[in-house]
Amino acid sequence: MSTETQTGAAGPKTTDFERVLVTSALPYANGHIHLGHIAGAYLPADIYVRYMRMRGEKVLYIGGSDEFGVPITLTALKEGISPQEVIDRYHFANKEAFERLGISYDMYGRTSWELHVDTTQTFFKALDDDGKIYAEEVELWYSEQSDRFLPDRYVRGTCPKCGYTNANGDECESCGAQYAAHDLVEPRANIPGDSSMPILKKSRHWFLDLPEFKEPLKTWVDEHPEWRANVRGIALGWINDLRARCITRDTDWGVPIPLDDPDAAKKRIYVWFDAPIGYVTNTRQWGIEQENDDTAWEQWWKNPKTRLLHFIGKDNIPFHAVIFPAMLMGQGDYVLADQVVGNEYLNVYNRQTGKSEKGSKSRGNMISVKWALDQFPRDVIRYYLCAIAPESKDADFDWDDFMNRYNGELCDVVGNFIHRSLTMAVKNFAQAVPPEGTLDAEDEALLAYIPEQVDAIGESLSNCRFRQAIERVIELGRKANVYFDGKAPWVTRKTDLDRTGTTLYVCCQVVKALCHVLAPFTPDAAERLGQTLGITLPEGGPEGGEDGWNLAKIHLPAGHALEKPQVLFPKVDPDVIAELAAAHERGEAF
Ligand code: B3M
Ligand code: ZN
Repeated sequence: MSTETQTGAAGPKTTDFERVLVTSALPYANGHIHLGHIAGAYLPADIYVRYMRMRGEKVLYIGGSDEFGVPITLTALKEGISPQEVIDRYHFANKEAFERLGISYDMYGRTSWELHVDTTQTFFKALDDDGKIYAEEVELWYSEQSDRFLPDRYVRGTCPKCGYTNANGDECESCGAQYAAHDLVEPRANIPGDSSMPILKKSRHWFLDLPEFKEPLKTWVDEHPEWRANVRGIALGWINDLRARCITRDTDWGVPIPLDDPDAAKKRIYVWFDAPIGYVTNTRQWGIEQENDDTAWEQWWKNPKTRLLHFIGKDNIPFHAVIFPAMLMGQGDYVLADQVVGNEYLNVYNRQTGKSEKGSKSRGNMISVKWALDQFPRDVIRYYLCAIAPESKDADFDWDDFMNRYNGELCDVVGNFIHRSLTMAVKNFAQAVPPEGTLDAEDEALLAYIPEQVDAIGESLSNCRFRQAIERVIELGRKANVYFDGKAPWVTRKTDLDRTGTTLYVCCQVVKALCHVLAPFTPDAAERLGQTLGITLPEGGPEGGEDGWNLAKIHLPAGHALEKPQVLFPKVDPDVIAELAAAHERGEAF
């Protein structure tokens, strides 16, 4: 992986885990992914896995499409096509959008795979055999006009708690309340061609006995005081008030219930039961494809030395911090998450009203990943979304801020420093790193700061503080610019070439460090810069390797050949931004 100058830096691993398994929420294959999704569950995970790969850890990054559930069958009904056509359309579109953005999954799978039926049914049966699943008759809304039960969004009504008039059968999307079907006020069917008043009818369903897991769940959450406050808060709130959850639905679009029971034949497993199991299925599929081995996945899911992290948006927290862990506990031998990284929302700043608003289809204010990538290189999008990542509170996507942050930070600070340093070195020192010469106190201070800051950035990344990490990258560039300005090599060049050489020698070391630390955030720029510097950045993967992060601290020797620098971060033009902002306001960005 490395050039001569890159070897020999691997320090001891600072961690006690052997493998890092990272998942990002499986988006429904029912719509195009947008920048809000990216800022929450996908970019932070990708930055994390790229960092861990550089560290030489054995890393596996799993994602995929969530392809069951009522939203998909409703779309199919509305468009007069089959659910399969719906999921094919969005699965492939989203997979491509992720690839273009550089979200570097090891496997992007599908819950409609046959393999997933097997994994899901195995989970179900283990829980059932252990007495953690029971059947019960419940009263549910039923449309006589359509002669069918109305699960989830097939019925709408008024929330008994907050009065929201578009609440669904058992849950209010506005206030989050959960209730029994008969508590829904003024119910109406929500099927194309049928908005009749439903009746309550008995139906037998299966329940996951969550209260049985209360103590182990509590113990597990208590073991993780380091989790973000939002995740701990929501998890503990649920754990203190655990109720059994219905895990089947009256639908034919889902995983069949593996029970020999006439009632089971007409129903399917609930999408939120099978979806997180998709992480396991997709790991299995990875093992089958990559290693030709349908037991390879067990090393990732059943080895206690795995560090498991889930990256999700905040609405998915209960499923990843309570329900799925309970399901895993019920299997006996699975690892549980070490980190549940629950992110807040990315909202949209409205320039007309001066207010922040939620991204929504009906408002037409969302920005699709595809559209964004048609306008900008992916590094630009990745930089801004990381810089404003909604980690502890909601954040706003704002066009002026977008331009100012990217132009003012990445271009003016980091890009500019790299460019002027390399240009001068190439011009004045025969396209090579100049001799070190005699270091003064300022040179030594900056050289000493490099490894400190590389460690600080690494620490932020290890702790999933991505905003802090990218701020620290910029800070490295800022300090280097102050040094460059103070040393004024463009002046000393005429009087003292030795002094100029030393200055640029020091600058080259900062540039090299920047090349490494930029890699998780802006991989394309890092790769191009690597070419200019004649170094290969470690890629890492499921097999692990040498610790390449610490290579950032190894100096490029005097005489090491350099190429002419290219512009790494071209500035975005204010006129272009104004046009795009206007197009966005017209609802054309999706
Ligand atoms: N599909 C909800 C969502 O896309 C759901 C996540 C599943 S993660 C296993 O936000
Ligand atoms: Zn409500």
